[in-house]
Amino acid sequence: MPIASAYTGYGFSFPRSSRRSLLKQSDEPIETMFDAADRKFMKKALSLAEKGLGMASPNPSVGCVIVNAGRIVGQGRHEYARVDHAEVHALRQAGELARGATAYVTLEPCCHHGRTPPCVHRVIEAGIRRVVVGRTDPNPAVSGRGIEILRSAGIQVDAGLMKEEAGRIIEPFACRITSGLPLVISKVGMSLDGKIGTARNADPSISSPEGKEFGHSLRLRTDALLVGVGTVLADNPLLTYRGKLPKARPLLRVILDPMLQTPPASRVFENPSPVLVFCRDAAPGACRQQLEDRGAEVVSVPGSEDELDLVAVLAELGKRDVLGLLVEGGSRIHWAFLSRGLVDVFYFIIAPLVLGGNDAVPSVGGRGYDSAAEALKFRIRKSFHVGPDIVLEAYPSCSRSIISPWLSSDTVPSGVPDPVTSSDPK
Ligand code: AOF
Ligand code: ZN
Repeated sequence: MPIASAYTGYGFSFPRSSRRSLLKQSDEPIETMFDAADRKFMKKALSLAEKGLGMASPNPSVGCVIVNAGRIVGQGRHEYARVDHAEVHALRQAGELARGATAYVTLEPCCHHGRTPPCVHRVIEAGIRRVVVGRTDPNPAVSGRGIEILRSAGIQVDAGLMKEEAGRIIEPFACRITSGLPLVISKVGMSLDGKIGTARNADPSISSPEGKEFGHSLRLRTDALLVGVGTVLADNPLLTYRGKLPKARPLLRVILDPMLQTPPASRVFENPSPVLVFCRDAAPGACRQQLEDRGAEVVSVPGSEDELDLVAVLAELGKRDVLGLLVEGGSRIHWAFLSRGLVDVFYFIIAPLVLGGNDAVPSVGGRGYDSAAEALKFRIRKSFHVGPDIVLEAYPSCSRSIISPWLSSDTVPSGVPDPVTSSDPK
């Protein structure tokens, strides 16, 4: 039986080909439409959105710049706590200078009533003449209609400028709003030979300080961080966000712990960020009580003594408005997510050292595949240095990301499970 069909209780799965056409956006850019000035101002709008990456969830981070006669007259970004959308902040700053100006927005202006009224009406009323959009809004309540409304009001709209960069900023939001499940970002800090621990030391501190800082930039982009109980027992980690940019929403620490072996004295309980422990129904009630007494929330899902139903876990996190989930391991957990086709992007942070050892801990454990032909295939979207380490940003063929390199491909390898998508987007 294909793995995906085992989970139909949580929604439905649909073939990869139809998923790809669903995710394809209608804002294919015509590059000649944009000049150097357009690129410069969209870059500015993108950097506003990037700096606010930790401030917008559960909404997308959006940046907006208003330009009149070649000069920036207003700029803004969306922060969830401040309610107003990016365009509203920028238009307020521009005042009368918005008349006849061009607005650069990383995301299509909204046309629906949510916590705020539609931005398109504000843009029209302000007298904006041209709107340059990075990416259409994947929210089904908007999804191209914002652009249509602006065009029918006589505004010139040019969409798709720096679409990749604009897509990366809203990658978790897009996944959650279209599927009900968070974007799953896996991360491993490993040696050149793919090890994360030695036979005698479970946490040999492999990544450089810059590699660790990059790890925190992933914690900034995500709402929850997940580890298996093995990692808690072996490393006793804090699992907090300690990066440079501000983060408004506290990182939800998620522990997969079928039999509730998490020690109540663990360091995860020593700080105010929330802890959510997933276990199976049959887990001992006394342990549950002890963890709840330490402030954890304990939720049971179907599963065995070794393994919990990961789709049930993702569905529960999606219900809690978790847009991005960072899976930090250990090796069994990485295999569990990968082998079920549930990883959307994998960051390998590779330190220039070799640990060796027959009994060293591999980055990905489990049963493994029997041949290269069967193995899960990846495309490397980017590779870059962070200090002495190298980061590979790798997208598996099962990725649901709106910027997955597989979306532009018609040849998806066979034998890889399709991820399951919830039928209820809220
Ligand atoms: C924009 N500009 O800056 C953002 C947008 O409940 P609300 O009113 O805050 O609406 C949230 C939705 O608006 C969100 O799901 C997404 O579709 C869009 N976000 N739109 O025009 C912005 N953050
Ligand atoms: Zn809006």
